[in-house]
Amino acid sequence: MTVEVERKFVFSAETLETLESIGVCVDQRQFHDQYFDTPEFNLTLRDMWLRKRKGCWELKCPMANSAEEPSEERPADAALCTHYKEISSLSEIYQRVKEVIKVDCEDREAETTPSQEDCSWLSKLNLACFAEFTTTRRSFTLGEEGVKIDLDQADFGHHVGEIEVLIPEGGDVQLAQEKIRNAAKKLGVSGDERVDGKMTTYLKRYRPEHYAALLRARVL
Ligand code: V4E
Repeated sequence: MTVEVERKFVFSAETLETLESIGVCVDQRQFHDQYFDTPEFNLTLRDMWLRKRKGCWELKCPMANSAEEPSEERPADAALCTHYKEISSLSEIYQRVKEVIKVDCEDREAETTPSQEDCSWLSKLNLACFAEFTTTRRSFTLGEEGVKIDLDQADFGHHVGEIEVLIPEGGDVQLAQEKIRNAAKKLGVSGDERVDGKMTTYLKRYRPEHYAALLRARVL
């Protein structure tokens, strides 16, 4: 299991110019994401994000009881970084989602073995797609080990940059944040406001009730 430490940023033509001059473009691709939840938002109200991307299932979960330093000892911009566990094993995803949703599906449990092809587990857990969009992503490196910069353009008109470091579970989150801070400096990324990601913008525009529920629960 990996942990993704990430800071989003607003990018401009200038950021792109800087990236193209000091970084290396390592990838350009397109992918379609579908996000799933129950009608009561059981997953996202717990900040859990279930999605299908390029035929593979992924679940992003917040770190349980992450031992953060008291806020006055943390660099101010650490608050701009998020860190989530990324689970990509379908059987583990199914177990976790089932625990959260607590659907009474005991009768059917024995016969439910989720597979990439058979999506009947979704309806058994009352899960439906609430958001889908296609992203065009350009990825860059800056020479700093393990740091990737993604420039995302979503098909509904939102663009956002992300500085990302992947670490193993139990790895050094603060070191990852330090690397992100250095990369942000090199790129001239400043500002102390959280930047809306693709999903936040999507929910605001197309799922206002869902968005309001997540705001009330302080998930977003
Ligand atoms: C974790 C999360 C969501 C799921 C989508 O995650 P995100 O990293 O924004 O998407 P993407 O396409 O860049 O995934 P990647 O390719 O990097 O795996 S939607 C909302 N969240 C929580 C969240 C938050 N509360 N605040 C911020 C700034 N970002 C994400």
